[in-house]
Amino acid sequence: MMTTPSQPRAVLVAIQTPHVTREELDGSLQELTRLVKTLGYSVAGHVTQKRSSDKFATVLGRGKLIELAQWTGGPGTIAASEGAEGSDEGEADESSETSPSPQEQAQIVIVDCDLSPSQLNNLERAVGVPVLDRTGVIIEIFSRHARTRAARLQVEIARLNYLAPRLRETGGGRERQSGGIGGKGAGETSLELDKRRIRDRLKELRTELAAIGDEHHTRRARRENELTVALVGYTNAGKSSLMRAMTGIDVLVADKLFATLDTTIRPLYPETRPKVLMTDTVGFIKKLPHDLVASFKSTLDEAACASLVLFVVDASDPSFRSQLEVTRKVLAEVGATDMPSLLVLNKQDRLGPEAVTSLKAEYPDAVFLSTRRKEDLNMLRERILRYFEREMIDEELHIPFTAQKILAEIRTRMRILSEDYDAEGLTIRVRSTPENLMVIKQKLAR
Ligand SMILES: Nc1nc2c(ncn2[C@@H]2O[C@H](COP(=O)(O)OP(=O)(O)O)[C@@H](O)[C@H]2O)c(=O)[nH]1
Ligand SMILES: [Mg+2]
Repeated sequence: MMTTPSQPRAVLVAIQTPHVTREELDGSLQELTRLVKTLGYSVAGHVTQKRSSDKFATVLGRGKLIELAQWTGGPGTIAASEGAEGSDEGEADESSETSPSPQEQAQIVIVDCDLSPSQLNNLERAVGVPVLDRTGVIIEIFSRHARTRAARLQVEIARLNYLAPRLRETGGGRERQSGGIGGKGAGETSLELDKRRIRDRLKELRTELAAIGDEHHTRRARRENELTVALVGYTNAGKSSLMRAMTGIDVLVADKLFATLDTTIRPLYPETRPKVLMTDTVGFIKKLPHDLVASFKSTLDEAACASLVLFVVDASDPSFRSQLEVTRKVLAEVGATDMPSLLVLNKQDRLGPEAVTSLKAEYPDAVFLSTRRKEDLNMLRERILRYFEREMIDEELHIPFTAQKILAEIRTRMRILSEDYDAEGLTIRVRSTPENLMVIKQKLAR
């Protein structure tokens, strides 16, 4: 056995149905790979097959199922008595492009389409490890990014809706019990009980969600006193790389200064005065299952509350223009209209000089950079700070000795240009956003 890294391994499965080209399949697999990595798995390999449909009982044909099970150490077949539904239609087998090396055993199988509850169950029996489909992966990612209460509720609703039908299959509990624990109704199976609990919980969540309809506004008002920059764009644009580079997450992680580190919202590093927070939103996903649209949009709340939005695109991706259009449209749908924004054309290192010249003509106001070039990152940092400074005003404040506590707050919220002590306290000149200035003045007036 090879030494196993701490990251669990996943093996991916994809079906190439007749209307799908090989390129589309590869694109979809690449996206899934990134999503799976976001969840903390490494991808050990994949098994793909050309088939007339992805609706077959075991998804893969018999031979491919055995190949898949070699990655996981499972039996490679479902119990003979069950699920022998039809013959698995002529296996138009592709030659195996990846042969599994058993020393690279995977702990989870991830399928690049949506599985019915019985497909999921069949596959799990054949591979002997947990199976997750595309929707399951995406729900996991959303729940990590759900920051506001509304977003958390929205994602939990999506999760329960996803889970409810899947309970039917896993429920080994056919046995009817009466008067068991947990308020089980007479004659209710544990499965029925679970389903009832989910229904009740869903009802609760929807009520709660309706009730907090206007929390949004209070939140936004609060955020206006903080300077936040939200990174928005498709997966693979380079948002997380930018976030890491601009906030020094890597440095912090390396130094192990913090046991738990929220990597989705961090101050710019080295620190700035005033403090500027950067937030990494969940990326737009090309193949977003329809049921998840609402919860995806709810995770964009954090962008809608930001002071500045950076639209990040991979300028080396030929489809970046249409992606940018979708991004802008969806952001407008969640109420983020007329947001101050900057367009960031990333991955300049992958473009030739001619492409760069023509892009610069096409997007004269955009920021051109590569997250791999330190000088580009410094330039973006300057651009962000300059943007905020443009909105700022200079003013003189008098802080009496009795109000010294407020100084700490002033130091994080504003830039102090000069300070002068006198008999009563301190006179400072500050540069600040109008909103911050108002907050501080109100506190001083008290
Ligand atoms: N060549 C190149 N690759 C980049 C650059 N920025 C990010 N990447 C790569 O693009 C991929 C996606 O980056 P990531 O930050 O995860 O994108 P996200 O999905 O938007 O968060 C990773 O493999 C990065 O290493 C860049 O400036 N140049
Ligand atoms: Mg990312």
